[in-house]
Amino acid sequence: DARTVKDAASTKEVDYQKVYNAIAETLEDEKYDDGSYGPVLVRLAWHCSGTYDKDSGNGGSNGATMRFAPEANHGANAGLEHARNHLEKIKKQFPEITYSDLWTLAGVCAIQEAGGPYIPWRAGRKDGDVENCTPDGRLPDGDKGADHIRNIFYRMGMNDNEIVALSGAHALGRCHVDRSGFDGPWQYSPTTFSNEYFRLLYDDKWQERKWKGPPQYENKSDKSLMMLRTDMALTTDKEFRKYSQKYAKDEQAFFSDFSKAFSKLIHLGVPTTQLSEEVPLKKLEDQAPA
Ligand code: DDH
Repeated sequence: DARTVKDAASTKEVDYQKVYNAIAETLEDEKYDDGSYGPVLVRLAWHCSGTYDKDSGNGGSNGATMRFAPEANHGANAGLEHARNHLEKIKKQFPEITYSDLWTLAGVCAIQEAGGPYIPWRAGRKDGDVENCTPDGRLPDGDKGADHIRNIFYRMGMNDNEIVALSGAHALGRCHVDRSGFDGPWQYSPTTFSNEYFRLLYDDKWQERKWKGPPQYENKSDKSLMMLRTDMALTTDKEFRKYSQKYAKDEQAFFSDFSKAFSKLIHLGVPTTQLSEEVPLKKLEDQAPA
């Protein structure tokens, strides 16, 4: 069975589709945020992977070093304890899976179950030690411009097209004042994966919000949505604009590019010799009833 892959980190067999299903079944929770743990799980997968540095080869999803205090306490990771704690229940059910495989798989699950594209995923990440924690400052700041975005993502080995595609993940979730200082969702249905983020960047008008918090934008039409400066940079930077305009008009193009870029992101820094074959993780609704 292609779904059961030998976990490189242990000698036990893990049925990753079962892990996927267990996560998928616990995404919805009306008491949490907009009713789903999905968005914060996607952010966990991204923040555990986006620390990769292509020159030194360190950082990335191999290691799950956000389990340890130095990295868990990095400002950019504020609030991700909600995601990590939520996944503890899954880890107890499937102790053989490594945290680093679990966190990335949870991101894939959250995207697919929210209606996003299929994301190719491979198993085999190993958990590291506290010494493998990355230095602070490897993840982007929302109040900066295109140069900052490029510095951060080029360090991971991402190009302009991949940067814009990945940014479309802001279709999901919201900013929380008590986590990042910013406030509000990017689109009207923050638990549905779509190209709405790009469409709204162009179809609404955006103005600086006057408030005591950090600089952010609000939509003119009803002031209920937000954009960060880094989101706005995708429309003002000439090169970024090419891709964001395309994705605003063409959801299929966005889905296809996002799938490749997100899959690349969650495998950054993991030696290919360690990785399994692609594990074809199916959405709950695409599985034959048991
Ligand atoms: Fe993001 N993001 N992100 N983001 N992100 C926040 C939330 C979420 C930036 C800043 C913030 C990506 C890129 C960038 C998600 C996915 C992705 C928040 C709010 C800030 C601030 C956190 C909070 O208060 O709870 C910046 C800056 C960038 C940038 O590229 C310049 C990428 C690449 C992804 C991805 O997944 C590929 C998701 C999902 C959330 C919503 C989390 C939630 O709890 O809801």
